Amino acid sequence: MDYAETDEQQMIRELVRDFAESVLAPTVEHRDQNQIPPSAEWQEFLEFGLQGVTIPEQYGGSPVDDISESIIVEELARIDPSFAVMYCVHVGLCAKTIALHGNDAQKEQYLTRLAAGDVGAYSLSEAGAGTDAAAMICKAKLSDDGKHYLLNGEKMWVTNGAQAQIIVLFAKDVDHPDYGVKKHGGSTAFIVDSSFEGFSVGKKEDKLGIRSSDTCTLVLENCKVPVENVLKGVGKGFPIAMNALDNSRIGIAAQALGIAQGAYEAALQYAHEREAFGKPIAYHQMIMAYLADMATRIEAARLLVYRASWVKQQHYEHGGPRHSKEASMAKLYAGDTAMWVSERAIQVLGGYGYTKEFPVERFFRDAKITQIYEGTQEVQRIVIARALK
Ligand code: COS
Repeated sequence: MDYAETDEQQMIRELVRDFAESVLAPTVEHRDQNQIPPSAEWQEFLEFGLQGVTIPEQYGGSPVDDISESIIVEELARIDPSFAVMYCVHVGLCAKTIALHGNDAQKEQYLTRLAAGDVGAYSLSEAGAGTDAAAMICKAKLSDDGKHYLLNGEKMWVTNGAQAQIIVLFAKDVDHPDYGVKKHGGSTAFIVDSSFEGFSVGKKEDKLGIRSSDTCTLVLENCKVPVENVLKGVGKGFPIAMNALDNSRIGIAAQALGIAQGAYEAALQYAHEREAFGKPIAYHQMIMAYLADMATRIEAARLLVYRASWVKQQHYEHGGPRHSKEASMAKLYAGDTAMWVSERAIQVLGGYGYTKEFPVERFFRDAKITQIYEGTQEVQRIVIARALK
């Protein structure tokens, strides 16, 4: 067992850290306060080609190993968790899902665009179908000429919803034999281009955290999706959706890890600079205990995230079983760590931590979503418990 990072992983970490500190850090507070998506920053990021890490080279991608993918998300989130989730959804939920389940024509048409910088999204949730994803009611019906599916309904909580040009979106084919028979019967994955007729962006959410990441409702009114844009086959969508979440939960775990790391570093620095009772507070026993516990939990989260990434890669390469349990364990632990560490970080900074002068209040607000999206912590426990033998 080798815990050392490879030369390539170290290089990627340094590259992304440098980008995050020099490009994201100067604008992160302003974007957070004003809910401005990081579109300009995304354009600068494209020069590194890291938007294509889950896309094969033949479609313009630049693949890296799965631990490197997590390192990228972690380093982005250490400075800007909103940018990290934008990235995570683009490479994980959107590009990776098309790379895994798309046919050659779909990959040629859409992966090349995603590799070139078009933004990707993934749309499963609805007002009445969040945790209970199979309860979705968005409908798809084949047009009379058999050339298109007409999609109707509203999807919710879509990260990159307003920015994305390409969306992997789920709806139920009402004419599928399993529709109304099985709970997820008829569920189908479609590749939707935001320029398609009948597609529009609805309400933008005003959120507690990750405020620079856009989260929208998508409105489908007879949205015309060519039949060629069905991923894998009609009625085959639910396992695709679940598999995509197994992948992206590791990404969110990496985001949570980066949030915890960012909050911890701010607390550590402050504890060494701030003096009380004649010495830096970092040398007061109670603060020492907080810092030690923060550092320990972060390391434990890191091990779970990297291990889940490694298991994911082994399984894909060797056709092995699902990595659902490892992904959910990483997300569960890292999400709780982000929440706990960012709350303790505020405590270390005291009154200053409660203000916008320091980043810890933002990390605290950003951390909360990692216990909710990509499956709540309760869902992670369901997935883990079901996998126990
Ligand atoms: N990979 C591939 N296939 C999977 C899978 C996975 N990880 N998990 C389940 N499936 C398949 C099952 O094998 C089953 O297929 P068959 O009907 O062919 O047997 C089907 O999917 C239904 O599985 P299951 O019965 O387990 O589904 P449930 O309705 O019980 O759902 C949970 C289980 C709660 C785990 C699921 O709904 C879930 O993950 N919910 C959270 C969704 C979420 O994370 N949303 C967040 C944001 S996305 S915008």
